[in-house]
Amino acid sequence: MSEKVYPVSKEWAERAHIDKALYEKMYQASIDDPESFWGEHGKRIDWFTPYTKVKNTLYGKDEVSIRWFEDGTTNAAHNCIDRHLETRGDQVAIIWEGDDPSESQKITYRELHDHVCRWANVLRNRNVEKGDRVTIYLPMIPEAAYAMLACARLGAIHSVVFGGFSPDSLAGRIEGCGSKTVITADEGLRGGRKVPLKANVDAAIARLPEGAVDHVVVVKRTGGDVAMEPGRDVYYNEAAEMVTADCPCEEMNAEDPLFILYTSGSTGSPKGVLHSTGGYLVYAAMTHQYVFDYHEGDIYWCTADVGWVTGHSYILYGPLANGATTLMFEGVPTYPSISRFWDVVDKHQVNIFYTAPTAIRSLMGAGEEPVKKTSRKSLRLLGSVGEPINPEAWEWYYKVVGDERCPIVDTWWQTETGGILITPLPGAIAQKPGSATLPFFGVKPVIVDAEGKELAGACEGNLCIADSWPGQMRTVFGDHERFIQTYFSTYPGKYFTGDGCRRDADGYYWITGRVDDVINVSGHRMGTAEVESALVAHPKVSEAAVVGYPHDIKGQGIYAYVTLMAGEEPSEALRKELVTWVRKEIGPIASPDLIQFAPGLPKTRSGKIMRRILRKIAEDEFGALGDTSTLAEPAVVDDLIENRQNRH
Ligand code: 6R9
Repeated sequence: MSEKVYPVSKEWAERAHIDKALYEKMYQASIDDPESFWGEHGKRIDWFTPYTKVKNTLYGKDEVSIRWFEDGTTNAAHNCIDRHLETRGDQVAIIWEGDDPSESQKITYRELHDHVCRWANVLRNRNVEKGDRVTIYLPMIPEAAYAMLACARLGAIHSVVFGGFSPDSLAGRIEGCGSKTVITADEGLRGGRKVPLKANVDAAIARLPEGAVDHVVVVKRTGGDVAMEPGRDVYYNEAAEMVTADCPCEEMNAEDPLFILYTSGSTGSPKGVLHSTGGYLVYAAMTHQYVFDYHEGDIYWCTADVGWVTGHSYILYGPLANGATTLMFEGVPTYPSISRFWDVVDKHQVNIFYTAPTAIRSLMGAGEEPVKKTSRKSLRLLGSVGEPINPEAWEWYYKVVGDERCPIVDTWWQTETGGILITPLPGAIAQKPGSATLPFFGVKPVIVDAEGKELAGACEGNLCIADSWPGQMRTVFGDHERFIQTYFSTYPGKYFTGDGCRRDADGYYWITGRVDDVINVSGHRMGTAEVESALVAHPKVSEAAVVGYPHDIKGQGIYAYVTLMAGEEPSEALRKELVTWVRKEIGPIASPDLIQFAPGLPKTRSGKIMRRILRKIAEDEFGALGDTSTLAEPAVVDDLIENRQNRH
């Protein structure tokens, strides 16, 4: 691991909102007296009824309850739009850059208000009310932002499903939260290729019980020919002609839900992570301002998809709550050329750029020239999120993309945390490539050993957070018991993140990756159990075990061990068929990279699959298998090693 240190420059210490002394002072205050600290910072958003209570949180053994600002009322859309109209109605809120470089749009705060009100009225005409769930399955077009904010305006709970998910995955997410309304587009457009979104919605609804979905609102993106079911489906542009651009904001309690976002865990089907209104918005806005050192007039670009939490907090809610100009990009980094990111930076004069290590690593492979031929002079700060960034990629990002001028904020957080928890603040904290560095205000990281004992000083173990912060998820939608089980039962009294972590002698945190059965593929979370159940659903598969292995570009790849039904023979054709099958069942992000056909899987005598062994073999590290004495059939391991798929 690199131990190089990049100190904060004098210029940054002076220009940034927070310098070292202020960070230390504010951090201490936030830990010593969270009540006063957040009582003060909660005021950064508008409240219809101001709160008098700030923090009411319990990490108990059998009970976990998390409430922030619980007697205040507000509305997220009001904070992201209406309150800016007087001072910045004509300022650009969203810059939209299309897949095709000839297409872009600038939407002012006033135009955003009109669009969102119309959207809200269209939804209201379809009986969407406060508390109802609405599933949004859209590409990266401004309508995704309008639809989300329209839900927030009405007090409806949006559940955005990433456009890369299959009809099956979409169906599970529609059913899981019981949404009767689905918003989609005819087709998406990415890298010049069309994505059949409406057809996927139709296929998803066909899998649900009759009448599960009442309304499908369809945005015309490509104008492609799609089936429209009379009475159920409507084109947005037609419905919008019937409504006005005026719709009041619903008054929401701070703890009323804002959105659900499904995410993978180590067991079972994806969980509906539920975030509420007040605390989430305060936290997203505050981290956006301080972590990215956002200043009035900055052009800010986060390359995530709105289908992930990064898109929710750092394309939409955080930046808009701060009255920022946020760029939304429909395309991919390599289309029409591998310089696309930097072309867009130059075209829109982007100052703050936030992306994922997997993108950096894949661009790194094409060398410096496609970057260096662009100017990038407007860039001031770079950010990274989604997975650990290896020091080599960090250095490349710093030197080649940022011309050694821009600090890098390596931001560690999760769908569950709502916002960034561990990160450098660019004017305050010296960076070490590969380390997310130090906690944000109000965040108390602790590292525990396998028994739950808190470790002190420099150490390595499992990362927990000792106390609540306003952006924390409140529950798993419809299953509070699962929330407690998943996050609070492993180490009672603490929120367990599922990540391994090292703390160095300077108190810096280094995330080492998941310690549970979650694989992080190109920054996307996949539960091994989900991929396994997709595989065993194939008629020729008897058993499957899935593990992650190190992958140069994706961070981790998916390695599947498959045993076949009696009478079935392994073949290249079957291998391809299984990959296609998993893509169809879950979506392209779940495609196994390597499949090994195995006559048997290594199991204990009680029938538990020994994943530790499978991981080692997948890593091509079979010399160090450790204790294999509990194996029921030691011979299966020899076969697995013999036929391993990842040879160095
Ligand atoms: C925001 C987001 C969460 C998991 C998390 C961790 C990994 C995210 C990271 C990072 C190291 C970083 N992760 N950021 N690991 N350094 N800067 O990605 O949410 O999709 O829920 O994933 O991603 O393993 O537990 P989500």
